[in-house]
Amino acid sequence: MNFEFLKKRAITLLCGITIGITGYTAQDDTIKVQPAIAIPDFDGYATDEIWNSEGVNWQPIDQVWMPWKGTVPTADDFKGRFKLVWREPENLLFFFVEITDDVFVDGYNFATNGPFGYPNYDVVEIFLDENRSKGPHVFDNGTENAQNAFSYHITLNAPDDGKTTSVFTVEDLDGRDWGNSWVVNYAKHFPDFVMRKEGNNYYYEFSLKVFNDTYPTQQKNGTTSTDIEKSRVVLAPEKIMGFTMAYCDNDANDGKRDHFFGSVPGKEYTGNFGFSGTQYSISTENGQKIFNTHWMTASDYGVAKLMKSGVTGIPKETVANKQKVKINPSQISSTLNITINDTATGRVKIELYNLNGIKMAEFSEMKNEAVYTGSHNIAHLIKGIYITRITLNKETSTQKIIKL
Ligand SMILES: [Ca+2]
Ligand SMILES: [Ca+2]
Ligand SMILES: [Ca+2]
Ligand SMILES: [Ca+2]
Repeated sequence: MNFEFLKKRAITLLCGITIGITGYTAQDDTIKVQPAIAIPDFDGYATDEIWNSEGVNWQPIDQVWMPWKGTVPTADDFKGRFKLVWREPENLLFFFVEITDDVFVDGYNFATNGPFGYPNYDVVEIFLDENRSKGPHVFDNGTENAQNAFSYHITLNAPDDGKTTSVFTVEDLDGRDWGNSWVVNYAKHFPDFVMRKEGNNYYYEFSLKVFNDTYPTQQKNGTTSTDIEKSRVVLAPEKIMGFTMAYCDNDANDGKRDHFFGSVPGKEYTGNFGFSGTQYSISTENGQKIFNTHWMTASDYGVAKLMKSGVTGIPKETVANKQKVKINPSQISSTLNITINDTATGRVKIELYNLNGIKMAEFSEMKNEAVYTGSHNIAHLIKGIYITRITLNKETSTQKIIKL
């Protein structure tokens, strides 16, 4: 087929482009992905303690990739940011993505839309290269491996205002070349997922499994004879991944993508970029200059590092809670003494987690009076730092103790 046609088709099909705007922050040079003490409620509200813990910071999606070197639009047209944490017990990444978009274009249907054309809707897109190998990831072609990195395009229909939805599909390309390519739905990689709409704000809260490049090529009908869990990565502290978050913004349902934003600046290449032996450089789409590397190669992805726990990754304790809930002593050899001074009554739940977020002990008692005192034996726990979560009704106090 004609190369120019293919190039245009490639760029139309995929969310792609690149560059940085001076004065805008982008994501951290290396996102320190904190281990979370608990899984969040998947409800589209960032009120969970894991989203409000030390070191869990918002990462902006504020780099304009399309049009290339374009100006930043007004905040009501687009604004985006996200948080990212991980957990060893479930072996998952957890995300909260907050998007403001004046017009949400939905209606993409994986079964009936082709299924090409997904970047022409409003799409949160995750680029993930789990071993940060870098390099091309579009097709299985020579040394190129389509699963070297994943570009997850999340498409869904927005719910009614104030409501949530958990119906979604996740598109990415697979195949050997443009003449033998198809789109697969990777929704199964997202075991928990909810999106909530509130006016022009869209809140995505979800978890993500991480797979490596031995992931089987998906057939045109989306099936594979290989167990995909065999290529599941075991997440561990110190792991470094290639990672970027992006958003395709379309504000009219006219089959054209208006903007593409990323959480890193990307990088401009002049001349021969060298993707599958062909040349990709600055091109034109819908009359505006465009350029992209992320959709073709993982070489310019941002960086995310899974952190060990410690002083960070632990929910911030409010002053009010500290006064209400007291643990003594803070260094304990056998008995954990807890006092709660609060008019509220009800069931008190006391959980102890190790620094990998694994629950090691749990106690439960009724609090019938304003002052509760409880003593619990933890002599059986091995020495080390533990996080205590003390919950009364919907309020939780989280504190650190040392087991001697
Ligand atoms: Ca939540
Ligand atoms: Ca917009
Ligand atoms: Ca890789
Ligand atoms: Ca839009």
